[in-house]
Amino acid sequence: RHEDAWWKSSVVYQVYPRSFADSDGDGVGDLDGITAHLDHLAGLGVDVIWLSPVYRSPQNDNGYDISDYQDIDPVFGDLAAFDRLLAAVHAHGMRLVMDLVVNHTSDEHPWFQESRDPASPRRDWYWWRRGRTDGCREPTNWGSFFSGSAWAYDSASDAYYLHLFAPGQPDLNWENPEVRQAVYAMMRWWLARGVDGFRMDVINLISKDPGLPDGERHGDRPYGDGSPYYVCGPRVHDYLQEMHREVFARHPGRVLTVGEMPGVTVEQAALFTDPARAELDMVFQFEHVGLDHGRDKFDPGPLRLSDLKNSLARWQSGLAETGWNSLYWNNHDQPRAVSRFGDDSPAHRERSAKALATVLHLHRGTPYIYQGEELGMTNAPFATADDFSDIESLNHYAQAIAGGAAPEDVLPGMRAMGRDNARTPMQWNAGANAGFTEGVPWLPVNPNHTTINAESARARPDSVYHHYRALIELRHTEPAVVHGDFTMLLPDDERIYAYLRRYGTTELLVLANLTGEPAEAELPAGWEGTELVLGNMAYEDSQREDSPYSPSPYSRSRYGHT
Ligand code: ISL
Repeated sequence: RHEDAWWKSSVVYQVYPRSFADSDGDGVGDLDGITAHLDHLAGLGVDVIWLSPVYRSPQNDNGYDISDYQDIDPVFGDLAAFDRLLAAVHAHGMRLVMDLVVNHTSDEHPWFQESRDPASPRRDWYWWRRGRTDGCREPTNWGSFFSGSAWAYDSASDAYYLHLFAPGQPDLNWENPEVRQAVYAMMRWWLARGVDGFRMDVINLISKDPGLPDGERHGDRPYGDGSPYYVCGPRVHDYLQEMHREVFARHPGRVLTVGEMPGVTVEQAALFTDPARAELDMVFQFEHVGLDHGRDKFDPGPLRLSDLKNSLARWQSGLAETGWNSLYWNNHDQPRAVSRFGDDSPAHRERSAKALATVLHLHRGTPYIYQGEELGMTNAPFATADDFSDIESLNHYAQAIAGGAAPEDVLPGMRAMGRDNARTPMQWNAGANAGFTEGVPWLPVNPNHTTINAESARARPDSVYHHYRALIELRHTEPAVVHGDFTMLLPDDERIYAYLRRYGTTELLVLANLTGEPAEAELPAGWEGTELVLGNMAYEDSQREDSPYSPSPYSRSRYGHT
């Protein structure tokens, strides 16, 4: 029975292996490092671990460029280390979900290397096109997600290949049934090895309009917008239904599938996650993490709380009858949640992180925690362009500087939005390199690890860590958190995030002041005197305000119970 799907009452924790824990002193996190730290995750109570890519890879995009889908990159360990990790995860009663990156491979993958020869039977496994002669030489005017054209020239055959991401990430041609069967076989191989599901990288980009039309040009932008021809393209539902038949139908009820989908609408998400259509369990949508984008992600503006509530409420209602939401504030591609949506100043950081956690976890859907979020880890202090490592940020910087911009105008956007913020090493303790490595970390640890770290958080009952633990426990014990319906309250209030969940005779009120000032709000009658199930400050402190509906700054993620 689908109502009982195990992943509805689960909480998923994302591990970014490169930055989690280094067991061998080379400065890069690895599989044995994760295995050695499973107590931290079991103690938190999470049900599932999602592992960002650990496959063999030249690491141009930190593993999202795979050169062998059925081997482990030596920087992370080997297949034996993987099997040890998987066994240990299962022994702790948790499950392990792999990252599946099949919109593209690395240009070092043997499939692509063979495909470079026009006579090869693999030529058609990628998108090869001749250059144009009418001015623009690239086959289409599409830009890549990582700056520059989406086409790279290969002199070996005087032709271009499509790469929606970096040139080292050529797009697979899913129109070719052999490509699809090769992917499904690889997925079956991992499931046979014992993994419990897949997080599918940009899976809504796998179907391209084979006509490859030029995109519309907006303003003075250098490239056309090709997204109408590859975001949720013409055959994406066919492909996912085929994948389900070929892979997941063999393991009924066992596997979790979540599709990462930039640009997906709630209407499309309802189709992707409708159990009757047998495609995916849930998707990662991007609407709420795009609300503060300006001209692009590196041009951030202020976020209005009413816009955030409006967006998330639409996703709650849009997937209420069919489908299921995934819930996240951040991941390895996004800035740290407390720095972006909250207040990471010493005065408010912990309360703010707890308030955000409460608001997210008590929505209807499956919550995802990104490593370090449970400690309230913050964005990092990047001074110059040299401090950044990520290909997206570095390409953006190079392009902006080449276009005549001054570094001081480009750097603020990178500091606020750059993906490296999420990728500084996990902060285990206050010691050297935060206990992440005995060597030199591949990306410097955040200096605030002396106060923000797992060891101190686990020792303090009122820490962000223990608040996450309590939220997870609540999900496991209170069915209303999993199954209750959702009603947004105070949609226009710019300070308070409030909603109701109802399930049978249980009613839950979630109330959070998301500002640094006291705030008052009118709420439905009948909530005074109800049980405070979980708050983010001591109960006595929460009573100091005049009214129960006047929560202190970042305070009362009040949560009542009738
Ligand atoms: O990071 C982003 C936010 O600006 C996106 O452009 C991001 O690249 C997009 O969400 C897709 O992300 C996924 O695929 C990329 C990889 O770099 C990301 O780490 C991955 O999560 C290409 O594989």
